[in-house]
Amino acid sequence: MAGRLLDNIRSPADLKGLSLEDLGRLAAEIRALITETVGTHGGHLASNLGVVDLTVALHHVFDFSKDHLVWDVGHQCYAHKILTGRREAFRRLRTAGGASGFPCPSESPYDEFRTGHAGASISTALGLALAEKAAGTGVRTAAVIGDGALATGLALEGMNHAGVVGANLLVILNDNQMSISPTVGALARYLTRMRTTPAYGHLKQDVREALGRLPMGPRLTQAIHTFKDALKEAVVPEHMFEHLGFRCFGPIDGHDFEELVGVFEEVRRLDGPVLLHVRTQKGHGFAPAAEKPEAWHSAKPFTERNGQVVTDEETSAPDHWTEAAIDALIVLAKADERIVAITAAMPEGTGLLRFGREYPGRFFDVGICEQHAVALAGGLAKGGRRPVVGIYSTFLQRAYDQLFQEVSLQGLPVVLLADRAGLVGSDGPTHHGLYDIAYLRHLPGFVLAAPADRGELAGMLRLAVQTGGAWAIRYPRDRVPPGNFSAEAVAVGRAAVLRSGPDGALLALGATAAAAMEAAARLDGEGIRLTVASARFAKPVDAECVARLVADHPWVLAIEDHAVAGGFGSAVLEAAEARGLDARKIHRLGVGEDLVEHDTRAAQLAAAGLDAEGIARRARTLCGKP
Ligand SMILES: Cc1ncc(C[n+]2csc(CCOP(=O)(O)OP(=O)(O)O)c2C)c(N)n1
Repeated sequence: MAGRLLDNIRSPADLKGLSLEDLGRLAAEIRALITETVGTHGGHLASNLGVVDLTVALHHVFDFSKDHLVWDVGHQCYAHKILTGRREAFRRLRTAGGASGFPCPSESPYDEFRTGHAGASISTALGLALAEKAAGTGVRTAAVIGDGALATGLALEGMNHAGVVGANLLVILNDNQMSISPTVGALARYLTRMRTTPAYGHLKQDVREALGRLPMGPRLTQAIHTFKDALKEAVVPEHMFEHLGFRCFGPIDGHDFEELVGVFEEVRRLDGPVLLHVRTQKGHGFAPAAEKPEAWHSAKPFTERNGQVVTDEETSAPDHWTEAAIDALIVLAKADERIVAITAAMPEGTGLLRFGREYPGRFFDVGICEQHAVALAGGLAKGGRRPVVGIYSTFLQRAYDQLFQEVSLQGLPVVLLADRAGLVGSDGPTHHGLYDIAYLRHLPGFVLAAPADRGELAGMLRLAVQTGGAWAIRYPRDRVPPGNFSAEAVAVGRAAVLRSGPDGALLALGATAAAAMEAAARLDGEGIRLTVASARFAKPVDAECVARLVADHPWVLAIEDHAVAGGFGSAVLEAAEARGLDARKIHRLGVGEDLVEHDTRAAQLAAAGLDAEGIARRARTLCGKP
């Protein structure tokens, strides 16, 4: 019986001698391993299954121990990890000590950059290619980018530059017609047209001349013939990237090894910028994911029995902050027709899909274009709308300048729902939302709110829309605690005291209030009686409340699920300084500068000392009772 091919693949060098048929068998084995592993630990299933054949063919043709390979986003690098000596670590994907779900140079020299945000691959690959050009090495550089990520401003900036600097850059467009959701926008429509054009692979005169000097491979010869035939019929549109200086080939079938290997071998020898359009199917080889790629983009652990897929119930959270926020938004939007909602390619993740169903004419999915999303919100606000941008804290970083120029500077009423703020769990350091308070706090006019419970969240959103300023409301990737901690109505810049005790005060921002309450309850049993307040606002800080807490307690601990540098605790210290309070009594608890690697969110919170036990520990120390 023939053994598993995968057992003999220790590095990409072991792929070199394989036949096309064996490459196909190997790809099937990799798909099975990816499906099994994601079933156990969760992960990006559909995108990864779609690029298995492409990845196997790339490693078969190129030598990425010398050549460069850059994955855009990096969520689709599982087959690459399996083929580059990380099969065992991959079995513990996204768990502590196992492989990260994204490229990670500390795991392998085959990973060039630590990535997780979309659109940067062309720029970084071009940088590598220019460095190789300057050194005269002849080393090749390839970037693999999806059709969703190609529409980011950053990717188009990279294409714009690559088209004129003459570096050897191969851009592989992995076109599966999907971002997380179906790809949106005019570029997507254009690519669909090109996708259905029989092999545009047409080469302009100069390219044909250049190719004439090369020993021509059969694939390119065929592409040229197709071009000539097509020219005769005059039906083949020119590819827009040809006008930007790229030689464009494709579309080729990303699941046909003969085509993939043949074309890779030929384009590998071409100098200058080359775009190869590859058609793939998200979820390829696993029917549930191929049928519903959106649902299987980021999959929760699941089991499969006799073709029936069962998602692990424990991991599906019906009572998420995301859902609570969109529930509140939908209610508000019923009464206020000015409210419109914007997402940057995350209708599912931000929950705004439901808003879009409810109010289709008031919902915009702009693609992976966070800068545009925020600037667009500025324009809509100027035009009298009340835009609400649902966005992950980590991706909002992209739009920093628009937050200043197009929102803050204009004094416009834009509300940001900053989802996944804080530690995010298994996606790890590329995705933590740890910096939003720090990068928003200094922007003139911004109000920064963080609810501790559902009531605070609804109150904040109502107030944000009513007051008409620039607001960010941050909440984590977690469940909302049941009930409300305080009946006190939300007012801008006002904290709410949840319980009182003389031995110390916990001033907790947002969802950390639940852990602070639990810590205080535990310490009651040890004779330590604490005050707990829900800070509600990181800006403006409730300076009155801070003054009272400082006056009435031996110490005050400001707690936040955010980087401790420049965050809420820093704002509390500034407020204390401005009032001439004894700032030595104020202490801060948040996330330090060391990267918090992939793990469960609960484990990450515990490691940062932000769970109930960690807060209690810190409080004991502050009380001198360690
Ligand atoms: C700047 C940024 N915004 C949003 C995301 C969330 N995100 C991760 S993968 C993805 C879809 C990428 O689509 P595409 O590039 O077509 O790749 P595919 O998943 O189809 O392979 C999105 C929106 C991100 N990683 N980075």
